[in-house]
Amino acid sequence: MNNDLKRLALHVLTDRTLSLGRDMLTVAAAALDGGATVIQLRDKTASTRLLIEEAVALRALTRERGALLIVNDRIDVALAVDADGAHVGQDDMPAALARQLLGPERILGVSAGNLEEAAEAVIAGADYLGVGPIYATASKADAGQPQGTVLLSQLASRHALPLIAIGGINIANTREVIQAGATGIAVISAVVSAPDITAATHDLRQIVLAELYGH
Ligand code: TZP
Ligand code: MG
Repeated sequence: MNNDLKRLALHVLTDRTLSLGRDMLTVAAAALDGGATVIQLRDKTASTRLLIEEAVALRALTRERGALLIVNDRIDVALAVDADGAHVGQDDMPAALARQLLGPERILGVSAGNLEEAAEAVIAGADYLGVGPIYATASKADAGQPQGTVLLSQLASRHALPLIAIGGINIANTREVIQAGATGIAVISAVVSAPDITAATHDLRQIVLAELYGH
C-alpha cells in the first residue's frame, strides 16, 4: 500500500459561507475527527492578515492530528506558516513557479480540467492533480462545465501521480470516481455543510479506503 497516496485520500476544503455558521477551526477539527487526511485552507475573501491567522491555527491543529495542511492559491502563506504544501489553479501562479518557490519537499497540487492542463501540470512538477469539476457544483461559481468520470479514466491511463477528484463529490458518487481512477477526493459541501461533519467525513473516508485498499 502506498502511504503517500493514502495521506492524500480525503481533502476537506474550508469554506466560510457554506459551513452553516460554524467557524473554520471547529469545522476542520470535526473533519479531522472523522478522518480527513488533508485540510486545504481556501478562503478567497479573507485579508492576508486574517488568512495568516487562519493558517497558523490550522497548522497547529493539523500537526497535532497528523494531517496535512495545504494552502489554496497562496504560496507565500503556505511558506510563511510552514504548511505541507499549496494548491494552485489555472488562474493562479504558474505551477512551475510555484514549484520553484515551494522547493522539492513541499506538496504542490494543481487543478486540471482537461488533458492538456493535466499534462502541463505534470511537467511543471505537480505532486497531485485536482481533477474536475467532475459533477455540477454550487460551491464554486467559475468551476466550469462538469467533466464526468471519463476525464479521470483518461488521466489514470496517462499519468501515475495521484488524481484527486473534485466538484460535486458526495457519499453517493465517491465509489464511482475512485473506480474511474481517482486516488482520492476533495470536498467542500459534502463535509462542511453536513449537520454532522465528523460522521460525513468518516463515511466518505470509509468508501475511499474500501475502494482503494479493500478496508
Ligand atoms: N474546484 C473545482 S470544483 C470546486 C473547487 C474548489 C468546488 C467543490 O465543492 P463541492 O461542494 O465539493 O462541490
Ligand atoms: Mg486558485
